Amino acid sequence: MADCIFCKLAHGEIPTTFVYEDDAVVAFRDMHPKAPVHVLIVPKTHVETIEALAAHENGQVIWGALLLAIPKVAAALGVSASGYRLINNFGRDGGQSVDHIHIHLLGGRNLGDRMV
Ligand code: DGP
Repeated sequence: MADCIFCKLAHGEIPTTFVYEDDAVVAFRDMHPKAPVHVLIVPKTHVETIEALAAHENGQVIWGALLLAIPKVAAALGVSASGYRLINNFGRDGGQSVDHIHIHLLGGRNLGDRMV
């Protein structure tokens, strides 16, 4: 999508370093990291919301590709053994600020047990 920042990053229109890439997914470091490791796992396909994903003809494939990328991203970042947290922000109250679905992966320190 023309003015989507994550589309531009995922498709190389804005240079960034991918910590992981496959046919369907990229991962890059969050510009406002909340932990020593904080990356965004992003589908190359533009899908704005989880509702749009559920209605998308390839929604299962897109979501599956995101989920299956998680252990590969964790391994690339060296946090498979130490552990990590995944966060999804959906919609206004969920804190979604970029309308292109993504998964946050955070680690590199003990993140404690607070959910919010
Ligand atoms: P969310 O609130 O779940 O929509 O998170 C969006 C995240 O994306 C937020 O933590 C900041 C990050 N972000 C926004 N724009 C850019 C960018 O241009 N580059 C990078 N690396 N991260 C970005």
